[in-house]
Amino acid sequence: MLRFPPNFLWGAATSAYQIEGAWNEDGKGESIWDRFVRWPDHVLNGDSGDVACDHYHRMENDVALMGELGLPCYSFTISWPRVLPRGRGALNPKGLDFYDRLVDALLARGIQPKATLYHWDLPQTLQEHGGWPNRDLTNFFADYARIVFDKLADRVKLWATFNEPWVAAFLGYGHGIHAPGICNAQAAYQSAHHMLLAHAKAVQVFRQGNYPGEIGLILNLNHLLPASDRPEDIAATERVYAETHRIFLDPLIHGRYPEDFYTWLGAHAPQRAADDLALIHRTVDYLGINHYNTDTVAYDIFGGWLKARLTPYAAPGWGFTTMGWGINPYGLHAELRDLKIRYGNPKLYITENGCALPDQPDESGFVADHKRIAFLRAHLQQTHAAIQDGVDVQGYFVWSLFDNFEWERGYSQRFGLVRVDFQTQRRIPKQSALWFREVIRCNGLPPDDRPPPPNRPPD
Ligand code: IFM
Repeated sequence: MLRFPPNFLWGAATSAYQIEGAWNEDGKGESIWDRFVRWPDHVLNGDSGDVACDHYHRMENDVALMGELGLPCYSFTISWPRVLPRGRGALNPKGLDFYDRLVDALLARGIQPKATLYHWDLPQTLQEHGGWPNRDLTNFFADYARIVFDKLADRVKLWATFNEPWVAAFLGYGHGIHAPGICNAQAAYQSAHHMLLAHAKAVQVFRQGNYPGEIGLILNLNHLLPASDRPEDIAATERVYAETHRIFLDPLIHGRYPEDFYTWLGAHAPQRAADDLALIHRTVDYLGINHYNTDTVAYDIFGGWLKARLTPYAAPGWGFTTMGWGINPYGLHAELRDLKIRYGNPKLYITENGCALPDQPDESGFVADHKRIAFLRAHLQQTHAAIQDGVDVQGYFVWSLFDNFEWERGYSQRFGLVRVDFQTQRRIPKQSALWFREVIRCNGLPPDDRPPPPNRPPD
C-alpha cells in the first residue's frame, strides 16, 4: 500500500456557477455567465447553470452526503454576484448567509471548508464597467474579499483568491469561448495581469487584517511536451509555457515579469504600473495546481498569437477523456518536478484532478466507473512519487464531487464522483466515490486490483 504523509489533506471540489443554480433568487445579481448562456449557440444544447445541481436548495443534504463519503475537506467557490449583486456597494445578506450556513454545516460534520473567491462568475455590472481589462476591478475585488473574510475567516482557514485565472482571462477575453465572449489578445493579457494584481490586493487585505489561515492562488498547469526536438517546436512550447505558467509564477515567486516573452508578444503585452510587481511578489502561502492532461506543442504560423499548435497527448495504453484530453499520469509527476526545480519547491495542493468519461449507469443509476478509478489511482501514484522526490505536495482534491455544468459544453461531460440525474436531482455515488472513501480512510492507495499502468514514457 502506498501511504501518504500524515496530515495529507484529501478532498473534492466544486464551483458556484457549476452546481448552485438559483441564478436569480434571494437577491443574487446577474453574472457574466448568466448573460453568456443566453446567447444562442454559445453553450452546447443551450444548457445553462440556471438550475445545475440545485445545490443552493439542497446544500444540507449535499453536505450530509459529503460526510457519508468521508471527505475531510470540501473545496467550494463563492459567487461574487450572490454576495454583492452589483459587484460593489450594497450587500446581499441572504447571499452571504448561504455561505455562512454552508461553512457551519460542513464544520458540524467535521469537514474542513476550503473557499475560493473567484471561479469565473464576474458580476455583469462589472463587465459593463469594462470587465477585467479595467484596472478598477482590482480594488473592487479586494473590497469584496474583505467582506467575505470578515464573515467567514473565523471558520475558514484555507483560502484561494482565483481559480484558473488563465482560463478566465484567455478563454473569456482572448478566445471568446467563455463569458464574456471577447476575442482580443491584449484584453486577455491585461485581464491576466489585473487578476494577479487583484489577487495580491486581496492577500494584502487578508494579511493586514490578521485573519488566521493560509491563502493561495490556483493555476491550471497542464503538462507540455515539444512535438519534436526542432528548435521552432521547442520555442513554441516555451511560449505556451510562458503564457500558462510564467506570466503568473515568475512575478509571484521570482518577483519579475517574463520580459523576454512580453517583448516577443509586442503590442499584446499588458500595461503594468510601477509598483505592481512589488505588490504581487510573495503573495502565495501555497499554490493550487489543477492538472488534467498533457499536450504536445508544435510551431504553427496559423497557431494564433502564440504561433503554436497544441495536440492532446495520451501515454501508451491510456487514451482520451470525453473532453478530448489525453491521459498521461506521468505528466503530473513531470509537472510537479518542474515546479520544484523552477520555482524553489513551493508548498502545493493539487486542487483539481479528475476526468470526464462516458459513464454508463445501470438500471439503479449506479456507475461502475473503473476507468475513473484507474485514472485517479495512476495520478495519485505519480503524486506519491513526486512527494518521494521531495516535492512539497500537501493535499489532493478530486474534480469534481458532483457531475455538473461544464461551461461551454453544458451537461455533456460527467466529471463527478457522484452521479447527478439532472431530471430528478437524485445523487448516486459512483464506484469511484466509494473507492476514494477507502483511499481517504487508509491515507493511501488500497492494493491494486487492476493491471499495472503501462511503462513510463519519456517526458
Ligand atoms: O469544470 C472545470 C472547472 O471549472 C475548472 N477546472 C477544470 C474543470 C474541468 O474542465
